[in-house]
Amino acid sequence: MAGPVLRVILGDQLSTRLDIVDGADKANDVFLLAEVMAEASYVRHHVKKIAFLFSAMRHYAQALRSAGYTVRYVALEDDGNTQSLDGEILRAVDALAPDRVAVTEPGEWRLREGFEALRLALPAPLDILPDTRFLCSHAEFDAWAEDRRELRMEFFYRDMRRRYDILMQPDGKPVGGRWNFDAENRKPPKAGLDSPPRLSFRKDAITLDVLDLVRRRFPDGYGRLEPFHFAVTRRQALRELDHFIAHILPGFGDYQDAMVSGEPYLRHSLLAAYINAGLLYPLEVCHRAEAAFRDGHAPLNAAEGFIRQILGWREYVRGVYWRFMPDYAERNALDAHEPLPWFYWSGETRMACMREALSHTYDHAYSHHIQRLMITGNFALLAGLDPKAVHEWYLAVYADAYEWVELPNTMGMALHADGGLLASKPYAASGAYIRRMSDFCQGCAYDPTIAVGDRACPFNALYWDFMARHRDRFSRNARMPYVYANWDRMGADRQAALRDQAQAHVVALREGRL
Ligand code: FAD
Ligand code: DLZ
Ligand code: SF4
Repeated sequence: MAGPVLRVILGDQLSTRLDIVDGADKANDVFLLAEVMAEASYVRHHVKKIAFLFSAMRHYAQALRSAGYTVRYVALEDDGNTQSLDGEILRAVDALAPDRVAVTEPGEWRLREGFEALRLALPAPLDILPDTRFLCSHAEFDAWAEDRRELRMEFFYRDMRRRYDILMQPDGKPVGGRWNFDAENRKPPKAGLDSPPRLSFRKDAITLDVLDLVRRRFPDGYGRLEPFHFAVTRRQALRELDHFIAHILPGFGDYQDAMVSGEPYLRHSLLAAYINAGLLYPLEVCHRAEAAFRDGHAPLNAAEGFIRQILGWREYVRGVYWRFMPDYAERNALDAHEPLPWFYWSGETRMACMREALSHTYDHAYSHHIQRLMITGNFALLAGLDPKAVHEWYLAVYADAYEWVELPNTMGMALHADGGLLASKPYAASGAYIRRMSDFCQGCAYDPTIAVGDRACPFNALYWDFMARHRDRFSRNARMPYVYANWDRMGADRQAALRDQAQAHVVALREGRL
């Protein structure tokens, strides 16, 4: 009889519709899942993220066992745990003498490299299987990107709509006659805009054990551990999806960019953590949103906007990541070197908008896209924070963060550190944008209408200084002519005052006074 295949499942691969599970021999093969410090501490993960993954891993192992599979589950405090994935694979190989070892390709470059090195040390062959949860393979993305001068998400997305026949008419045109309804999706918050009620899942014995473990083993970890409401099984994640489709999706488009104090979620889905960990499949989520539109339950601007994030952005950033790594992580096109200010961790700053986004992050391991992009990301861009330090922060603090998706969003979308590969223009904005799209400024020590002086909103002078610093690069950008026309109209005195003010903000930042 053939020996077993050792089937390794990583913490963000908790799906059953994967070749690694489909091809398993129940009588013979063994699945390996391992909680290890190397993964739990390679960045300073939010404690909710660690608890979510450990609990979801334990529930997944339980589901595999109930389905008749053999599982070797190594808990963080088990005797002999080597605390690294390599170490646990080698230990399992020693104990089980498998004929082969199989793993689904990991989501991060460092692990992919690690597995290539491990291959040489293993006495059995290692098969790295494709991750078929994604809707565009590496080869398909490369074929799409190959002869293009510029990689633009919008064109990638149109191809994906055609390929998966999502929101398409029988004549091959997009439903509604347009690919994109974003013009209807940028409404400022109306008075009283709040988050509809969200699900909160009962904590079972597994989750309670994990919370206790995380409390004990990560006492200095970042973030608030409880209350802990996350779904930790596929069944619960499907309930979260049902809830989103039924009650929240219809309003997704209109207020997608709005921000409100004390309301971290608004009309966002909160599904990224579940999709990325494997509890939900991206295609099923898109199909549910399309069905909601076709049933007349959700308007087209909501369904299309939502689907674009998953079928478009999510697949596109993954394609960019794998096509340009490892060089992508080293980019710093805007030559930004300011260290990450401590308030990104502590939340202690006089800027109300930053305080708000940072407190959502600390409390929930979540803040919605516009807060990530236009508050914490925008500040990092304007202040010239070091891209690597900012990247490590984003990778740590969100429950949905894995490098394949976080890095292009940070380096490319938020910081323009890739020189415009991912986004054609920088997402830079002054206090006026934040004032229009949120209610944050009402509780701020600064005034968004002032650019110079004691109460000047830091986003204002930093914005102009950023544009002036990078004039050579951005004045050639066809999407930004109005910026430099406005700057030139100001006159030398005003320009000098703004640049001095920006310097004063940087000094205040370094001295912890901002
Ligand atoms: P919704 O707003 O409800 O969007 C629906 C879904 O679309 C999300 O669940 C997600 O799967 C997908 N999606 C939306 N925007 C993007 C995007 N730009 N890239 C990829 N997928 C997208 N997303 C992550 O999943 N992990 C990260 O680590 C991450 N880091 C980010 C860092 C920065 C600086 C920025 C600007 C964005 C980042 N994003 C990341 C993208 C986006 O902000 C999150 O996917 C989203 O906020 C998750 O919340 P949600 O599930 O409520 O999303
Ligand atoms: C994020 C994470 C954490 C916190 N812990 C583990 C773990 O103990 N074991 C594991 O297999 N995976 C963990 N992960 C997820 C991995 O870091 C993830 O698979 C890689 O980052 C690739 O995306
Ligand atoms: Fe943020 Fe400026 Fe508004 Fe304060 S005034 S909340 S710093 S945009």
